[in-house]
Amino acid sequence: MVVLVTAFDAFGGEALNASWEALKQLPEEIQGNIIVKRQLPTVFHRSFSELKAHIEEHKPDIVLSLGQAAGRRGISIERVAINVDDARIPDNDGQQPIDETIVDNGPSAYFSTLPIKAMSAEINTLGIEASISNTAGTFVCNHIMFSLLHYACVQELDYRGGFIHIPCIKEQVVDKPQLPYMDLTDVVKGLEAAIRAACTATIDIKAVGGRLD
Ligand code: PCA
Repeated sequence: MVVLVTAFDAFGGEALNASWEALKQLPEEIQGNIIVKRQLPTVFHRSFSELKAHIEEHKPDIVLSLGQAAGRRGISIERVAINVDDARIPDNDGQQPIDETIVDNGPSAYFSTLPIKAMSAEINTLGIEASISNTAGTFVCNHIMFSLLHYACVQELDYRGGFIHIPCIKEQVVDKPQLPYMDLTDVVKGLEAAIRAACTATIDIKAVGGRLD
């Protein structure tokens, strides 16, 4: 299989983005599946025009986008993306949409088409913290997840797709001790496990993963 994995560039005045640092360290191949790695700009709409070009070029079986969620603990496997851009800060092109639809007259939301529970469980077997998240936020990460799932749907492409948020890594929190962080090596091992599960399981497992938040 061909797995197209993307991560974002640094945004919000930060020097780096943990998702890109992790993606750079992923192997080129996982259990015989080819990993194509690409960076996307943290910019509404332009991020997806770039991703669309990568999809056209590589014709992936799986499209997995990664992003950083400062303040979260553990790896978050996203369940759902909603049809709204509502930015708390400007993106890297200075745009700050408020309550705008991503796709006019599009559906309200899309669910990940990856086996999210199997991915989370596979990460947990390594003793690495991961869980299901029921919101990818309303910034560029939600935008890319919604866009990649909508594109597969309207173009009738048969790739499966989803999104993973990762927390900050150690060097990002030296002057912000209140923020949780993970070791980059654990993030990379966790992502490898998630991709393994995504390539293996087409039907998700039934496992408890519900939460109040
Ligand atoms: N995180 C942001 C956008 C880019 C990134 O890595 C988000 O969660 O929307």
